Amino acid sequence: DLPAEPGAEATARAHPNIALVKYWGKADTAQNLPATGSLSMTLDIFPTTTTVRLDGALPADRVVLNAAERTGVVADRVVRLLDEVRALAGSSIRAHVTSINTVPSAAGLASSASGFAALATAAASAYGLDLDARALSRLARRGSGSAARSIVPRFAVWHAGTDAQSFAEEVAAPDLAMVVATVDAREKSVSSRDAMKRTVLTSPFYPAWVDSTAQSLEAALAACRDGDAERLGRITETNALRMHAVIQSCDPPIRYLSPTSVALFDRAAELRADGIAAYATADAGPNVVLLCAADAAETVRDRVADLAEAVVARPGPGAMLLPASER
Ligand code: 2P0
Repeated sequence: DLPAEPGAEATARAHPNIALVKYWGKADTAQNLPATGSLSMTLDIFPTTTTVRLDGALPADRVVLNAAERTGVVADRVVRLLDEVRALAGSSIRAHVTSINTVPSAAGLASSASGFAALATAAASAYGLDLDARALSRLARRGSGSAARSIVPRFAVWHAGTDAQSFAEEVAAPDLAMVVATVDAREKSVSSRDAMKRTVLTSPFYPAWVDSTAQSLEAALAACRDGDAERLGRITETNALRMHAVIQSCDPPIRYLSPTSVALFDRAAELRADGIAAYATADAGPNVVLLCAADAAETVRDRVADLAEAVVARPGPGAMLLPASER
């Protein structure tokens, strides 16, 4: 590794990912280790681009997201990740972090995955660390769990286990696409982080969620190996509904799905009845993502357009450093 030079700068880009088998619950909050592994597709739309510039004159890190200076919880999470990078680099130099997130606020997709994947990639480079993809994935994980998967192109499996074991890596999968259906772009009422904590502490079903998700991940990876898109789709939809079931079983309960979300799950079933293999999933909010064969994506988009604004996403690139000419 090179010594961190004051004035060093790097820019990285990363995309959001949508899990087919979900991460919901931590085994360790300090190291951000998941209770189970998960499987996702990195999207080719809505990138986050982040620049980290070292500045020996700065008394503290500065965080600017979408042109607004951030303090408080958001900045604290960024500073914590920079502290990890500085510890690895043996540096105490502070940094300017500038990030542009292109997820239209109307899409309502979480940006923490693309955000922390881009931040980890840019910060490691700016501080002169030469990390491989596994080490970058582990670093991104510490910022936000799902960010471990946005380091990886196309389809990613993120392993549970110890700090050393818990990184994401690419896995071969059938030729799939997703349709992102935006039901409601408003800020969610309970953050993923808080809702996960409440699930672990209060849901009587949490142990069953952990056991069944570990089994679903094994079954999903077997479906990937077999190239069986429909089996993978069934596992995806079942796992999503199980996650929402365990979330609804908290005390006090949390419900992320709205009536329109449920209508979109019903629409997926109608599409299947018409011979189009579409399967629905949803994260910690009312938006629904439909998984389908790559060549059915436009049809699926058009068949849900009366319920929600819908866009096609295809398997996208992993996190990347951008040369100065492309910033
Ligand atoms: C997932 N989600 O697998 C699941 C499904 C949301 C629903 O990962 O606390 O923002 O930062 O590690 O990664 C969202 O949780 O949580 C998430 P932290 P994160 O995509």
